[in-house]
Amino acid sequence: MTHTEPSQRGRLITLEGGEGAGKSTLLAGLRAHFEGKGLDVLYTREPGGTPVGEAIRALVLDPAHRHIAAETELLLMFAARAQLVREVLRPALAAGRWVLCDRFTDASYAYQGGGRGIDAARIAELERIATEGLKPDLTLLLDLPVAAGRARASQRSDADRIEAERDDFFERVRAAYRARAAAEPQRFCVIDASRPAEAVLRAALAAIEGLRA
Ligand code: Z5A
Repeated sequence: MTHTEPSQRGRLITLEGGEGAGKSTLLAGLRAHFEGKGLDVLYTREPGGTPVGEAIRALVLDPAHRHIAAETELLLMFAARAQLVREVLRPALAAGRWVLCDRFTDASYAYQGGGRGIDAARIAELERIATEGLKPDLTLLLDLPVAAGRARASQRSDADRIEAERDDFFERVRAAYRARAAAEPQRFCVIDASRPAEAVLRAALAAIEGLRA
């Protein structure tokens, strides 16, 4: 992973999972590991990762906006994504860098598709516009029963607007993620997130190692 040579293609690795699955914990572990090895990796997140994207994040997750329509929510997620792809992801990958992104397009299929019930074909139309075909090289899906994730998340501060949804919403999100992983097993690595954080980190590192081969 000496990705400073521009001749080398960068890699896009995304982290996905339901509420409280442990993405932030895993990201911190991966970051410590890569920094310890002196590896140059770009860390970013969705929605967010650019000034425009972070402004959209604040808007779309604000619990004060209780009545955002599902389609509005979807468009905001893709607006932030379009900006991230052009301002951050494409330039970094073109420069041969590896990028670790906390959520990406799969989250829209899981939350707005599975959770809100928006048709996958409509989401695919927006994906074409926003990403222009950019797909992750590897997606680490942290899979955890909804009740366990919610119990973990409840130890934190106040819920954002989407976290305030009911259990059945998160069951649909989980099912949609698992269906996407089953449909693209070569891209997804599904990690049992009920295991201790160190075991989750080891599984993620093994999958990332496979990308270098
Ligand atoms: N969203 C969307 O709807 N559509 C989209 O297209 C996109 C996003 C891109 C913000 O995402 C929201 O945006 C999200 C989906 C929506 N809404 N929801 N729900 P986010 O990624 O920023 O927020 P999040 O999903 O709520 O993730 P999080 O809050 O950062 O949780 P996490 O990263 O998965 O968990 P954590 O903070 O690492 O861990 C939670 C607790 O569990 C904490 O106390 C840890 O110490 C503990 N933990 C972590 N791992 C373990 C293990 N392995 N064992 C035991 N305990 C653990």
